[in-house]
Amino acid sequence: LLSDQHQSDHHQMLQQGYLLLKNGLSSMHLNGIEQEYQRLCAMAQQIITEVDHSGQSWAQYYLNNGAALISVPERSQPQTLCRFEYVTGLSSYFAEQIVPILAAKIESVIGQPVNLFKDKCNLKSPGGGAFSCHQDIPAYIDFGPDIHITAAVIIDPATANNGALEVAENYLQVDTNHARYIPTGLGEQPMFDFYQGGNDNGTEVDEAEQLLQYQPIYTQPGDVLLFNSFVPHRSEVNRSADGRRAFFFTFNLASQGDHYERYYQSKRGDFGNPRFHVATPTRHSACQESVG
Ligand SMILES: O=C(O)CCC(=O)C(=O)O
Repeated sequence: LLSDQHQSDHHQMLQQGYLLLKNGLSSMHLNGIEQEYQRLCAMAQQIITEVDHSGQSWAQYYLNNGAALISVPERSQPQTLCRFEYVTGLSSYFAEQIVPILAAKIESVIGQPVNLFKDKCNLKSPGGGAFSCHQDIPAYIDFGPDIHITAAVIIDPATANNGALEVAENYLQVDTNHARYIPTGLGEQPMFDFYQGGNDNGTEVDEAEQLLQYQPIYTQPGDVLLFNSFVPHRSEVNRSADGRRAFFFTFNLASQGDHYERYYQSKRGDFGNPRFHVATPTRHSACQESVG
């Protein structure tokens, strides 16, 4: 029999698409994550320097160089790291200690096993990192699985001042003809209309965004926020003096396959493709200020 807490977690995840697990990870794990962050972040900064010196575009760099880590600069500040990806592929600590814990938490909430699909760390440096309102699903749907669950692992407190994530908690209730409804492994889900190409690539059309009610999620280090890939979300620019880091581990239902390595192979081979830059403050080849 499921406990009351367990049932209410399950219910919230299905009705609102997200669930905050306060203190989901221990301080021991946070210390381990901080060490891995320092190591991977130094690698990511090194890639920025190499691309800068090589005179290649980012897309050419990933195609030619074979770097495993994906380092993505901010659109407005090309020397500032926006995020880095392929975290678990390069860290036995994440692979052996953290990802299994997160997978087990998700499995216990949704009642199905999951596989890691992709992962990243968003740095959200002062003055940067605003994400316009988007769903993640358009960026992932072509890879096979029809729904994903992301575990956001909070490293720095997220506040009203530093651009805490905001989730649209009524997205399953809105009545709009600016969405199409898709059957998924976790029930039918709305995919809202979004802009394609340019700096607004992936951003939901205004008519959809206006119907959604956004709930800011203020969090502390060690909190874990689960949300599925249909939950519209956004975040403001970081107006504080410090970074606001969070890791995002995205899983798919294990019944829908294992795609992690293939996802990153395509990303390295096609980095300028707008689908890898959905509603992000990063640059892609369909932006007017084209890559390289
Ligand atoms: O880190 C944030 O503030 C937003 C992250 C996000 O929406 C994304 O990476 O898709």
